[in-house]
Amino acid sequence: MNKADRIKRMKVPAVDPALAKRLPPGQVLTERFPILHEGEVPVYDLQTWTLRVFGEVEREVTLGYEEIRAMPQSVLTCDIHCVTRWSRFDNRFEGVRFRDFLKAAGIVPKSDYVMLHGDHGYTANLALSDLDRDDVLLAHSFDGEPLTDKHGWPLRMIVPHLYFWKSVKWLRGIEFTNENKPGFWEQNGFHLNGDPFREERFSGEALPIPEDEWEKKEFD
Ligand SMILES: Nc1nc2c(c(=O)[nH]1)N[C@H]1C(S)=C(S)[C@@H](COP(=O)(O)O)O[C@H]1N2
Ligand SMILES: [Mo]
Repeated sequence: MNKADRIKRMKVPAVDPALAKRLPPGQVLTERFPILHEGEVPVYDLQTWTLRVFGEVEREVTLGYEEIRAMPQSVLTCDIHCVTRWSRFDNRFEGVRFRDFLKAAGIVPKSDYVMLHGDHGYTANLALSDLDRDDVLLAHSFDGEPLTDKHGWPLRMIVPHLYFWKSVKWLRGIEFTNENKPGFWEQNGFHLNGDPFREERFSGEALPIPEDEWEKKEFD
């Protein structure tokens, strides 16, 4: 049986019918908050931390942490869906909406695609239209507290309508590109777009990641 067939055959526990519409196909609801990433958790000095906006923009900018905290802030509640099959409802993040960020930083995009860069070389590609929405946030806080180191402090992207691998933790760069080049997981067999309601999980066959991978991870 190939990977896709195995996933289709897995039993998914029943959910409250009132909430079922919010749970994408093949997902399991959890109330815990799993921690998933490749590599080490970066250590920062906020005095030297920067976020760089570059590539196909009218003018590149590099921002300090305080400049981002001084931008208009929003609190958003969203559902998150990880491709390893866990979903978590009603997550309250605080930060700067991507739209407000572009405006406040004076960024004028000249291309339709974006590569997000996290520390230690993690990347995720997105269409600009997937970021230019009211529910996309550059988040610094979760549930009224600063993000924990492992959940991406001091700044992570939150793109709730796509699988959570697109929500880059330890965000350091926003690169505007003419082509939709694949990011880290997209180069490793995951879908270029990643809509959970369409089950856009994989771009091909056999992946080395079991579907219950997240059960073995750390939580907080
Ligand atoms: N920089 C970075 N961001 C990342 C990852 C990563 O490995 N590095 N993993 C992604 C994946 S696959 C998921 S599911 C979410 C997990 O976020 P969490 O640990 O806060 O649950 O972060 C995403 N962002
Ligand atoms: Mo993930």
